[in-house]
Amino acid sequence: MAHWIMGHGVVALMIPFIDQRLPTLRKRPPLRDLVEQLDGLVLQGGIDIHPQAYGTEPWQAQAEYDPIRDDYELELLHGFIGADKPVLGICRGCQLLNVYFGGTLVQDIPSQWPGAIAHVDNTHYDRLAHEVHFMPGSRLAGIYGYEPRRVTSIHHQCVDQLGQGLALEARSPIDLVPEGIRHTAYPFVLGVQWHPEFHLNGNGAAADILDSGPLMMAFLKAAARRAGRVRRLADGVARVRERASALTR
Ligand SMILES: [Mn+2]
Repeated sequence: MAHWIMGHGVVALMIPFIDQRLPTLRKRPPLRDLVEQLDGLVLQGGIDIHPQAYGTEPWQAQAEYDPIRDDYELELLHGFIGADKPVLGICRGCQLLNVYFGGTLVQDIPSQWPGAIAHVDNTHYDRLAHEVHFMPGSRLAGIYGYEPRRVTSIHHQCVDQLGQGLALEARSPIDLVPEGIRHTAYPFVLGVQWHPEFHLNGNGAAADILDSGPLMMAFLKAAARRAGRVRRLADGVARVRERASALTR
């Protein structure tokens, strides 16, 4: 993931996990400082989100979760979204975006989505791919057009009911499994169910796989725009202060 991001001329800083419930935590780490220092947030894939985060019970007793990671990432999301900074959610990150805005998840596609194609294959892992369609008027269609494309698929969960303010961006054409979402009220809050970081040339993925460069560039442009706006604002404030102090002198 870091190589994919840094391959576009920027530095990716990896944010350490902080367990807010640690008994040795005498003061809460200042997450606000992190949000202030960083231009955007990429949420990567990983373990299933605990269903208590969207108000339901685990689909099976032996399912594994990491509620500490859930809490921390939700708090990070809160910070970046509150600061109007761009967020790109990958796989679990896409699902977390939906949960953050009050949506729900399908906990296990193979057992809960009749007629679903294979969205995960432990043997093929990052070489499993399927077709994806971008929705009319979607951000992804703006980036990639409306031709059906192929994307990697390494997930057994997906978005179910959309959260508040979210729109469907992409779906798998045969079973209509959601493959992308975005928030309609923020400049760039977007999630994709596939793994663009695996869409690299010579990675074993088929040659017809979706080029993930334009998606990263769209995210980085949004980050630069947000950062630039702040810088211009700061310059403006400095100029006003200069003028004010010149007048009082
Ligand atoms: Mn899929």
